[in-house]
Amino acid sequence: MQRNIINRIVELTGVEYPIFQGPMTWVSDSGLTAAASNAGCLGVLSTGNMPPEVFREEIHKTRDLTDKPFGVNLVLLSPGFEERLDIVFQEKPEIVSFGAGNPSKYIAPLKDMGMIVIPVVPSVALAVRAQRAGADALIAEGQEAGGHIGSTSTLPMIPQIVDSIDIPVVAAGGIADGRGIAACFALGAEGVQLGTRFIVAEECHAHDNYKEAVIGANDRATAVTGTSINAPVRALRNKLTRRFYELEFQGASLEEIETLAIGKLREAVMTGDTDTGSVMMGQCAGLIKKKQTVNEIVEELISEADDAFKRMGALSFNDGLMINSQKNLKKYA
Ligand code: TUI
Repeated sequence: MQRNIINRIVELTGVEYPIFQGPMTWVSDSGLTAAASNAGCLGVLSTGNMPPEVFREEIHKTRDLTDKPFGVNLVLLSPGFEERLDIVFQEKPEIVSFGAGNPSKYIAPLKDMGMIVIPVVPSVALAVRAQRAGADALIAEGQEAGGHIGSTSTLPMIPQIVDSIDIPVVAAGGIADGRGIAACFALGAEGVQLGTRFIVAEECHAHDNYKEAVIGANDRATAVTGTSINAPVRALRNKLTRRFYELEFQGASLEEIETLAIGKLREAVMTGDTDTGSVMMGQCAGLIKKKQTVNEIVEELISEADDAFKRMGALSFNDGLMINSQKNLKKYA
């Protein structure tokens, strides 16, 4: 297909579509990452709490499963981060993203070895700092996302970050369909990252209960815990989040709250305990209705986004603002 508009995320990463599969601890392994990359997106391998040698193997497996570009994500807050960073220096994946902390001091050394570095930022201040440290692009993640989050929402944050820096921005948090993708491009993003939508992919090894929890979720299904210890996490509202609230309301210590969290994400993803496990998902889960292959998800995203771009192209304040949806067309026919 002839492309006449240059998209800097496509140019930088070599992907067909500027859509990143969001890295999710325990969820996005080599299988999901390679499937996303093979579908034309950027698959991103989560390293979460992986032992370093398992992480190395997962990089090798991903390379065996795809010859397309993929990324790896490092969680700065997670124990064993330094050992996983060593593996990155040894294995030199093409693209490295960071989450849950400020990666500034690692950016130059990684770039010196030829890697592309794309940190996740939750605010303008961190975006400016990451650009100054040499980041190639940023993933700006709003608090609608699942897992560890910041406090600003995607809609106001993306344009503020876009206005504050020159490098390209990938929007994340709250996106599950093509309409969300189109909206983020309208805000100035040049790419999008979706996590929750890929949990229900056939190629995702997460327990079926986890997938059904995403499919069963509505717009108010998630809760944010950990705010009192400055470590907010969004997950399905369940027995575990209620216990977190009780502890936080009682003014429990950091240690008590952290102890409750240990192993809970793994429990949800691997054993399917959606009552007492940490079933991390974004607020957009309410938009996700069925399991699909990664290819089906990506095809649907592209087609919905193109429909939304066309509808937006037909809108104008001067010509009246009737959205060209099927419902409105029938109403005004
Ligand atoms: O990283 C995420 N989401 C995650 S990671 C995760 S698993 C985990 N394991 C161990 C410890 C903690 C979590 C579950 N969900 N998203 C990217 C993200 N990064 N969202 C927000 C941020 C962020 C927050 C603060 C990035 C930078 C930051 O900087 C603070 C500072 O140090 O200045």
